[in-house]
Amino acid sequence: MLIRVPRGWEISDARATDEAAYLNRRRFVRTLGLAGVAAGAAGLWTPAAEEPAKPPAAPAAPSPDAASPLYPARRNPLYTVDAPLTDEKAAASSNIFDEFTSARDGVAEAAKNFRTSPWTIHIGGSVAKAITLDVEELVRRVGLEERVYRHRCVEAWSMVVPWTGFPLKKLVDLAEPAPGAKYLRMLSFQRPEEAPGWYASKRVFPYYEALSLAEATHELAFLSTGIFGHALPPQHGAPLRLTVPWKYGLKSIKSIVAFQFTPERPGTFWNDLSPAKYSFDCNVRPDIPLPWPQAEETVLDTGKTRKTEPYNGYEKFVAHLYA
Ligand SMILES: Nc1nc2c(c(=O)[nH]1)N[C@H]1C(S)=C(S)[C@@H](COP(=O)(O)O)O[C@H]1N2
Ligand SMILES: [Mo]
Repeated sequence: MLIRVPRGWEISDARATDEAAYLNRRRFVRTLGLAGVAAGAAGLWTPAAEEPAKPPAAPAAPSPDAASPLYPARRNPLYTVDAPLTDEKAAASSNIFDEFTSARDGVAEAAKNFRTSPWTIHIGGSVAKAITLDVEELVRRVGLEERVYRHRCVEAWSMVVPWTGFPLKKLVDLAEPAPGAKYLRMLSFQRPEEAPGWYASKRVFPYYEALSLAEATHELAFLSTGIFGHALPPQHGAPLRLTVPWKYGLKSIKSIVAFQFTPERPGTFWNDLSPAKYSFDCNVRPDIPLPWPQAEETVLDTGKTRKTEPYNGYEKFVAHLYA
């Protein structure tokens, strides 16, 4: 079901009154068959700026040439960003995935033969019953939707992209964590023979990350299987990567193989390497240099600079987690 109560991230600024945006919104809503929702939310949300060029997809329909009937998944109109989408090629050709190479423009090539199917995932630790399943089975169980999120890297670049995936909370619910579970630890793949940067790096892989359970069950915390209406290419973290838009990109661990619930706070890759720079939280904080400035960011494709927003623009929805 679609949500009736408009969330803040689709409540737009002054642009909401713009006539073009209004007409555009109506077309968008009609496409989705959401006239009733439109009546309730009229004037409250603005579609992402790219809507005229790319109307959101209808519920996934099998297409003869599509590699998978899962894509494109229906866009959830509640999760949008009042900024243009980043060019897909730009997003797919400047990546951070140090297991493959530390060259930002070399990841796509270095990772192109990475085997991402079949892909087994383990869910365990403090849970009623540990589960081992293939990512395809997981997707069948939870379903897919599309959301447009901001992404902000600590290296001060940013992008706005449509991810396909599902709320991380669905995985947590599937796992039935024990009452004592307070954190969720995530582990990246461990196949050095397929990752040319593995031993070239001064870091010790595999990459690992963690969230508090309160963060992991927040509605914005997302697991992505796709981007721009198709399955993730390897450089973006296929077949399953975390997407937590209010945190620096380094929290969004790629190519996850294991989820482990723990009572104690686990270590995280960058916090363990350099605790003075990278906190466990790593929330986007323009006021705190790391030690280089974080007040501004460069948009990946246009090269334009914009001010970085607290919690990457999601402050109203997540700040209470850190009160
Ligand atoms: N396993 C793994 N996950 C990772 C990284 C990495 O090097 N290894 N880099 C992180 C960083 S710093 C960022 S900004 C994002 C980049 O995601 P993108 O290449 O899809 O834009 O992935 C994050 N996830
Ligand atoms: Mo990053």
